Amino acid sequence: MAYVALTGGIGGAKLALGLARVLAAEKIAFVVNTGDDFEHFGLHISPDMDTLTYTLAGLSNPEAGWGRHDESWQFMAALDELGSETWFRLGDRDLALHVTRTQMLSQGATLTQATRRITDSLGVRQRIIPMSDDPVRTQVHTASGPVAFQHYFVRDRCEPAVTGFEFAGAETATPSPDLATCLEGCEGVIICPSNPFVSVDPILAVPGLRAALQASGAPLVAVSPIVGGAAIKGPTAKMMGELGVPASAAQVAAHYAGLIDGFILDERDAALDGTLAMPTRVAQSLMVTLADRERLAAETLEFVNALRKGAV
Ligand code: FO1
Repeated sequence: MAYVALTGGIGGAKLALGLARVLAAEKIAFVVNTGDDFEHFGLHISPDMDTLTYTLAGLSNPEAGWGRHDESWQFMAALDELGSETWFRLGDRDLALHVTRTQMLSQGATLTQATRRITDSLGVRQRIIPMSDDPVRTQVHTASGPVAFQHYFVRDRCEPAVTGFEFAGAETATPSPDLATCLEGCEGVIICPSNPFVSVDPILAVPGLRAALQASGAPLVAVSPIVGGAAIKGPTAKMMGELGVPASAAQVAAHYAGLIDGFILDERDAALDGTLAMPTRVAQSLMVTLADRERLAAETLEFVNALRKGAV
């Protein structure tokens, strides 16, 4: 595989779509955070895998960023009627994906295998692999104790102040067996503009995964999820404030120090160009249109290739 991208939820999926559109399908593979996964109503929900799958399949809901477009909500209405929990919204069509995945897992398939079957069925031509087939569950530490990730993120709307994170199960997890194949002949690794703490760190917490990326010999480039002190999407800046670190692109670069070979800054942070402990490239990183996604993907690849050729 020529390029491998690490990605989490909605922000990461925007650049992932750009990469998928500027590269041939066999040239890019995505390694996805599964720390957000949870069991709900007996179903295995894998939100970041779902978001990327729907995005690459052209089925995503553009307003929400998660779930499917052309969705209906009869299941949720029926749950409400029964007095069941409705804080996590599962659309009727989306439900079919979770049921399919859960059935495959209960019949002995791995998450990697179940994902392959789902992405093939939905016409996704790029490889999407979970970071691990083993359960890793992000716990958000707050003043009132640990909270499971989806409960923090969706039910509590990211309101509790965070004090730290834990990736339960990561110590004994192993990378998806497909990671090694994806890294064969790898020319560049891209860390999408996902939340460093709860989207990328769980991936890097899987023992052996970080070492495998580094052993590939390919340059690693991260795209800043922080632009001008605010997050492109989600609670990254809020979390940084609560953790007592500046909500800045420089801080994100420092977070990845020792792993990445280059960092992409937004134009609004151009003043940081040349001031970090690694090569930087300035790009227009807000992705509103499809053209924005494609342009940022092309610029990221150009930077990765320049780093590989020693031209930076
Ligand atoms: N996000 C929400 O904000 N509210 C929801 O009700 C919700 C439901 C949901 C169902 C399936 C799925 O795959 C994702 C869903 N998400 C929902 C998105 C998701 O929980 C988060 O965006 C990620 O975990 C953060 O990356």
